[in-house]
Amino acid sequence: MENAAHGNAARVLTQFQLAGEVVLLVPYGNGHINDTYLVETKDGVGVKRYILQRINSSVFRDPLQLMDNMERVTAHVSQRIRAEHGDEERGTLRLLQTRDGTHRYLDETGACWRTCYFIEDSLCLERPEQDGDFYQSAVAFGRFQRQLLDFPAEQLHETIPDFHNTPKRLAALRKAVRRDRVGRAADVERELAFCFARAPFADLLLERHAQGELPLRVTHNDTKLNNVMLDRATRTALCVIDLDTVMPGFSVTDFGDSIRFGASTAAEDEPDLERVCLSLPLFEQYTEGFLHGCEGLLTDAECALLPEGAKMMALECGIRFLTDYLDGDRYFKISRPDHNLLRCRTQLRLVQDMEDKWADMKAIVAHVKGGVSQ
Ligand code: ADP
Ligand code: GN1
Ligand code: MG
Repeated sequence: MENAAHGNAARVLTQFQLAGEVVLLVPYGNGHINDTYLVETKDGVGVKRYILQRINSSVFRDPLQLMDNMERVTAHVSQRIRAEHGDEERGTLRLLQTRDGTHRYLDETGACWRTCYFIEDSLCLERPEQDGDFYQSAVAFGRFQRQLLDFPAEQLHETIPDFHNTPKRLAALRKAVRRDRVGRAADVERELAFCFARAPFADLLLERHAQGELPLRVTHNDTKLNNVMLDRATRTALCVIDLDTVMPGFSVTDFGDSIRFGASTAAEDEPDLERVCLSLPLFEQYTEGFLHGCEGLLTDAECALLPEGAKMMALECGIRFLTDYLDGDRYFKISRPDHNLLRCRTQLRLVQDMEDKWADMKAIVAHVKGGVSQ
């Protein structure tokens, strides 16, 4: 770890009510946004683990509002788990208190930090590894939506305005092309044409919402497989993490973001596009798990629009990666110069593949819905 960052994290840790002495502090995980560290402490009783995070304030303009959301949402989920006699320790993220009794610490530069208890005996996967992993992740996200069904959505701050507003994401791409900040626009004409050709589709979910067909719910909005924890022994769903983008949204985009990440046959940054396609078996598994986890809360119109949610999220993510590539990689963390372009290409490849498999996707949803007591 870079020394200054490490020193800063170590100083910040003294502000949290940790048990014992810090014996380990290392960067952790594969998130694209926040700075995440694993912390281990030792006291007379044994070793304890925590996750320390510095919230990315260029992405989240108001980290205090974000923390306010997180406190309310985790408290609500905890209450639900208690009522249902579930696993209280591992059923939700749990925030640690600071020395002054809040759940976040602002350092001298104004950066906002938080610490959560480490979710022990768990797995956090980049790809489904065994039968049932993807199904379980779907159960976790569906259940999360159900746990928040009675949460007062108006109390939530919009941590990133218009986060899944695909037409606005497309407008941002147009702007990035005009600006062409780092001179890359000429190299991505094919990708741009692909995105702009789908402008009418980009409007679809917002139109359906305006027509009263698609309700706003409290949603997670970043439903990647690596934002779910499974029990290490049983490989069943424990909880969802990365609650920074919990806001009012559409159930079908929560569904869709999971599909574009987890039902792809390759990683999000796979350079060989021949290896990238939508796995229909994984699509089916996720549909089953999500409908089970939601326990009947989805309307018929929402169920019918699940494939559109998947295609929308793949398209939107492709647009966002391409925009960041044109802007000079200012948003997503990268580890190679063309990283955002590779990511964009996998997403657009998935859109194409979904269009080719559209009838199958629709049939799978109809079939699963018929078999699950919705
Ligand atoms: P980002 O917004 O950057 O994706 P996340 O909150 O998803 O950050 O955290 C990054 C990674 O850290 C996760 O993918 C997971 O592997 C790990 N992680 C985060 N919180 C916990 C936790 N409470 N217990 C165990 N692992 C965690
Ligand atoms: C970011 O934070 P992380 O890595 O879970 C991004 C998502 C993208 C994803 C692409 C706040 O998710 O919206 O879909 O990268 N999160 C934010 O991998 O922008
Ligand atoms: Mg994450």
